[in-house]
Amino acid sequence: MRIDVLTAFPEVFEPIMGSAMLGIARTKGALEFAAHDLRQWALSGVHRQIDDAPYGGGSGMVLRPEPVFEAVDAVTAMDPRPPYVILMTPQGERFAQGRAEQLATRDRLLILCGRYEGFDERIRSLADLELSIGDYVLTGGELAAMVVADAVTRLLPGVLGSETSVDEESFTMGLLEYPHYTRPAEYRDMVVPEVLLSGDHAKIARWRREQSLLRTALRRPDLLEAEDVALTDSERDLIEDALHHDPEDK
Ligand code: JDQ
Repeated sequence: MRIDVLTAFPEVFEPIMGSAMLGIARTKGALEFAAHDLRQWALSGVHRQIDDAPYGGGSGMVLRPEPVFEAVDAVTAMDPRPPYVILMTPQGERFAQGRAEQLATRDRLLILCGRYEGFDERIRSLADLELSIGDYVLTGGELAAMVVADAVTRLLPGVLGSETSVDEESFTMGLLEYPHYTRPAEYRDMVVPEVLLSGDHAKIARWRREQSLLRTALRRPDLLEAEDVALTDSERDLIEDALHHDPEDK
């Protein structure tokens, strides 16, 4: 996959996109990544300004359309594959694992990061998808773009080590993960659950499933409402019993 980013701060991407896992993805050739400085396509003038005051008045500056349209044209032309264009914005779809999985199947992404108090509305017409990483306001789209790039890249074939399986993990299954332990078996009076030392793999699998269910019910009950999380009747009973819920009162 190729990922291009358009940003006023291309340098902030290097430490993250060059770090352990993403760097390895790039070395292996699974990921080509480039961050491009929007100012390269700024209107002429000493300040290379890419923002301007809003029509209609009001506080704050707005990203102008011309540098972004010019940049999208130029960066698109750098590769024959047409990019799937994503605009980072607090008004976008909430980014989640299902969307990451879908984006990982594309061969090229172009991510637009704004700055200032937003962007000229016409910029929206460039985007195939608008994404938000959560309900809080960042100073710009860069951190959000890195979150998306990171979540997508680790799903690319050949990026994760063989020790980690993407389709065994938390949000893919729709449940939170069970607790993990490693050596030592006892540390500061805290012991590893006996079942994990038993060598009984069927019993361990049952315990882990139970822990996942209970943990999800306690911390993220919203996940259990999702259509694609199929629980058996006995699993639902287990949750009700453990949480001392009266199944009648909800
Ligand atoms: C931009 C800003 C006030 C936008 C400028 C471009 N999940 C998420 N939170 N924040 C963003 C995404 C985000 C994305 C792009 C951005 C914030 N800002 C700052 C400030 C109103 C709107």
